[in-house]
Amino acid sequence: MTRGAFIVVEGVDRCGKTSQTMKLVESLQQKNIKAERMAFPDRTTWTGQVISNYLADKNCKLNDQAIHLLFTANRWENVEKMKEKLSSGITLVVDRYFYSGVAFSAAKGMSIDWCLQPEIGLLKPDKVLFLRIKSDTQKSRPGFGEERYETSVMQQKVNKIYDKFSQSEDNWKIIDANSSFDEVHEDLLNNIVESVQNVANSNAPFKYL
Ligand code: FDM
Ligand code: MG
Repeated sequence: MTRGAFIVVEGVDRCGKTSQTMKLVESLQQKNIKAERMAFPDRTTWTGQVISNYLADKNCKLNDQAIHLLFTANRWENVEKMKEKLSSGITLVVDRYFYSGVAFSAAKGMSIDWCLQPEIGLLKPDKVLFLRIKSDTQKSRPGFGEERYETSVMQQKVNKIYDKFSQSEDNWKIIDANSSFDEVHEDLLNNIVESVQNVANSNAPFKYL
């Protein structure tokens, strides 16, 4: 059996990652492609609960390095589960990954190199789809500003780091997310189907960071 594809959807807050990843799983299943959604941070685990409290409570004074490592630990906690699912032929559509980890921590002033170190050895995605939106579109979407990091200054810095990734990483693809939900959905879906086929045709082994 060929493994499923490991797909990551990245982008600033309110760019549509959550609703798109949910709909993508439905659309893939309709095409008889086994697919499941995951999201990081995974707020259901022990580290996820600490992270969730940190994000909700803007007065929480957790050290920047400590929270960075908790976000990373939250990914490491899920590695075995992800490998099992992919090995059983399930395509994973993942809402955020270590790129968010690096982008948000580096936006706070931490070094990108330092931020990357604890991520080394994690599974490398087959494809990263970067939903790029204009900051006006982002600010007009409901809910913006509720959690820590949801400020224009922070989001602009994060976007710059995403731009760097999109230029330096071989697995990134920029998706214009300013158009309608359905158009963005089609674009994402076509890219994912292509990745699923590529992984299946080449019998690709897991890749690691
Ligand atoms: N975030 C997310 C990080 O700072 N580091 C990480 O490793 C990850 C995965 O957490 F502001 C930030 C990004 C965002 C916040 O994410 C919560 P969601 O997607 O809104 O739940
Ligand atoms: Mg959010």
